[in-house]
Amino acid sequence: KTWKDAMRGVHSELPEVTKSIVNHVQTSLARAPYNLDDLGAYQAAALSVRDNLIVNWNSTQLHYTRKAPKRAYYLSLEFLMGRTLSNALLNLGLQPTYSTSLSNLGFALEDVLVQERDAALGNGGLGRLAACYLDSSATQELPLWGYGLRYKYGIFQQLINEHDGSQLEAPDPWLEHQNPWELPRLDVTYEIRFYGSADRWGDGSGRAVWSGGQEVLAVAYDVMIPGYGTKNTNNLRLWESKPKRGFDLQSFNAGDYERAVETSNSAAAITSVLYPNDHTVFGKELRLKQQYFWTAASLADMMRRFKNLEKPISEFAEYNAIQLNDTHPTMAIVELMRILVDEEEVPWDQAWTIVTNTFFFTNHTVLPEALEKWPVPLMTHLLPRHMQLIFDINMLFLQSVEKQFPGDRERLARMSLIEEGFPQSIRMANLAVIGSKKVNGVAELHSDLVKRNLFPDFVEFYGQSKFANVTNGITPRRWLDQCNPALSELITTTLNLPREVWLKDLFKLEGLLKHVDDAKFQQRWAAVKRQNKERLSNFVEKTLGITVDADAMFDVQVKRLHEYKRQTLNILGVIHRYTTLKSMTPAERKKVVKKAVFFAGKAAPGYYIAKLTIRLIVNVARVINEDPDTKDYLTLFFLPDYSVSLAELLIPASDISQHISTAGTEASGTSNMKFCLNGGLLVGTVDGANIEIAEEVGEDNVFFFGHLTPDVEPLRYQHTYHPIPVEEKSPALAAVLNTVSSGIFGADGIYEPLLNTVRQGDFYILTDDFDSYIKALEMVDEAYADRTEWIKKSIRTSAKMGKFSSDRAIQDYAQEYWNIESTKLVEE
Ligand code: 26W
Repeated sequence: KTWKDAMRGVHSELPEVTKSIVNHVQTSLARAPYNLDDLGAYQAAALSVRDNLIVNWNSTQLHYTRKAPKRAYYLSLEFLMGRTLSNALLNLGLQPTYSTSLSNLGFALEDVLVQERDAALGNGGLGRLAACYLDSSATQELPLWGYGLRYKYGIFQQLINEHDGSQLEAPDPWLEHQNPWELPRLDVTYEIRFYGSADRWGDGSGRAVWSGGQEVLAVAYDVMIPGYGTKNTNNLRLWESKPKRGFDLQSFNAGDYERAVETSNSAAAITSVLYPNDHTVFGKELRLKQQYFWTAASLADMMRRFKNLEKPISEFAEYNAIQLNDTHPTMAIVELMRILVDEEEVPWDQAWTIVTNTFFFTNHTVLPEALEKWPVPLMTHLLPRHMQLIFDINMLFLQSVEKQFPGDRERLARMSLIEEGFPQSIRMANLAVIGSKKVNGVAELHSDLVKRNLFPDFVEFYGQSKFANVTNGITPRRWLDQCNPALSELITTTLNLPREVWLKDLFKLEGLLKHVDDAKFQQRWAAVKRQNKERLSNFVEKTLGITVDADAMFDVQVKRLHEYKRQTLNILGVIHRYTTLKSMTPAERKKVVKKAVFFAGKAAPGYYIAKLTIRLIVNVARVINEDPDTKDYLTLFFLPDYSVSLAELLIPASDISQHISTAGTEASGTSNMKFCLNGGLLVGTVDGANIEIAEEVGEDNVFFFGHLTPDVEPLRYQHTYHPIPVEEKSPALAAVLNTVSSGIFGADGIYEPLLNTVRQGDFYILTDDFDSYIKALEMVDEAYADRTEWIKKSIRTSAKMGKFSSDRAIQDYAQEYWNIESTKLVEE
């Protein structure tokens, strides 16, 4: 068919959409429709869908302005959005129409969708959570905006060195082809100051004037966030940095051309790249610049919007709630104080009341190396006025602590915003706590640890009620309907409910329980899983050139590489399985459950041990997959460049997934919820949201192992003061470590530094957990052998995931924290 034939369609909507696509091909892309490739078709379809979004987006923003409800703002340095086209089509209800239109034009929707590059402006859990929350707040018609940075380069691309199997990093130029999902708002700009000097008025008001230094321009780019099954379309505003003037004319005229462009380069550098570390902070000046640039631009923007309401400034907190996604945006607390005190001339105490009624703070990790601390000299140099404000806030705060706990010098030292040392540093978490109305963790256990281990003094000072829990959630739109259309279809027919209903009320999945024993339904459920496993197998074959047996049990661990997440435990377990298979007779092997193990995940570029773990996995895979004795029973894959899109392919295909962090270290985890929602069973430790998942699905449907949180500290202490050799604690593990040392996965002792983390300090207690881990995997094998029972477990798991919808989580924030209400867009 030619595009001209397609234009003569009969369906009333179709010619419209087809026309719009063809129109974009001819005008926006300036291409001819008859020799278009998939990429061109994607671009034209995206532009056409975007036209729909813009209309809804505009109406929504106008509606919010007219209604002037209280608004919430989600400040996050990371938004891990993934692809947009398929999500926009789903949320607009236009999937069938575009699918038909594209096919009339000679394109298959699924080939077109994969042309889109992921928007990967995040590292992992924290950034993807922000993306799920945007989806849920738009879907629930809540007046919420996201604020972030428009990085020119997102998370780096991961390549695997063919030669030695190690991770290589390449830039992620995601904006190379223009991005149809953003609207540049070149008219929405703010001037952001750095450096300079701050002069106090000295009149006892606490006010000061900040001047001089460097000014950088913040330019807004708006990303449209459609809700599902509603016209409400929210906004994610991302800031780009730009020099205030093109270049420094004075230097230019003096003939110093290099100097002339220097300042303009330094301005553009601020939003050039996402920092690729999570869970480790480095205290780099550019990172603090990013944080201030973003929070200052966002607050200026909120302030402008608030001023348009013509309400007294004292009512700021009645119209604005600001959620701090970890401590990264904590400077917003200080910046709002600066605006109120220095610019709005609000008396100090009144300003502090406004601030502490506006902000809410979520902590996402208890690992000490992730807690942000900025050196006082750096802050003084870069943001002199803010340093003064922090000292003043601290003095007044410590006075109030002294009043409640007179003479407790050590308590004051612990609670101070300033940590003594050379140099002194600012404890951003303490600042976030005292500047916020409420503080929360992201799963029950984690929120307990936040109170007990991170902020016990603050709990004593403020009382329990300031500290609470909101268990994380995931959007069932992307993480079920979009990534697993076959399962979504089966659920819809089985529940006998429109998918619009259960996708907005995930507790409805419980209706599957009464079909658990229905053999037909079980068969269909199993067939969907099988189909998803084949889809993954095809992908692996295409990308790695290795065939995967879709009959094997698919065992998946995908997440950022980190010692606390214990990918090392998993790979050592795989080696154990391999050597066990090797020691068997061919007849014995035939009785073993076939297994395909998948890993994926990026390591921070400077994280040596994590990178070495990747190298070990890749090289173990090379040996195992070639071994004629075992390769029919065990295969191993490291899939490069883990991303949201790769997750969408992997998650629906898993039989089991591993969430095996040392107890007490993983705040929540969110992929655990995604796997279970898609009917994959969980192998995990008693940690984070695993605990609540088990509470929902029942302990007999998960495979728990390992020591509990209270055991971990004493074990570490024992490792330090009464080290017991690995051979004594776990002969099986000792044997595996020796196998690696023997050099069959690479000689010259390259893995010794990794093995030594286990043999020596063993901070993440692999030796203490190894045997029970292997036991758990044996239980998995046993359970998997009974196919019917396994399918029932899978159905029961999926059916009980209602709690983990991000719709539930966002409702909790809206009601218990922000006090905002749904504001539905009404047609005029
Ligand atoms: C470099 C500074 C830094 C430090 C911490 C960057 C990013 C972080 C994040 C807080 C790390 C993170 O992503 N934490 C994860 O947050 C998820 C969402 O709440 C949880 O599900 C994960 O358990 C937690 O590790």
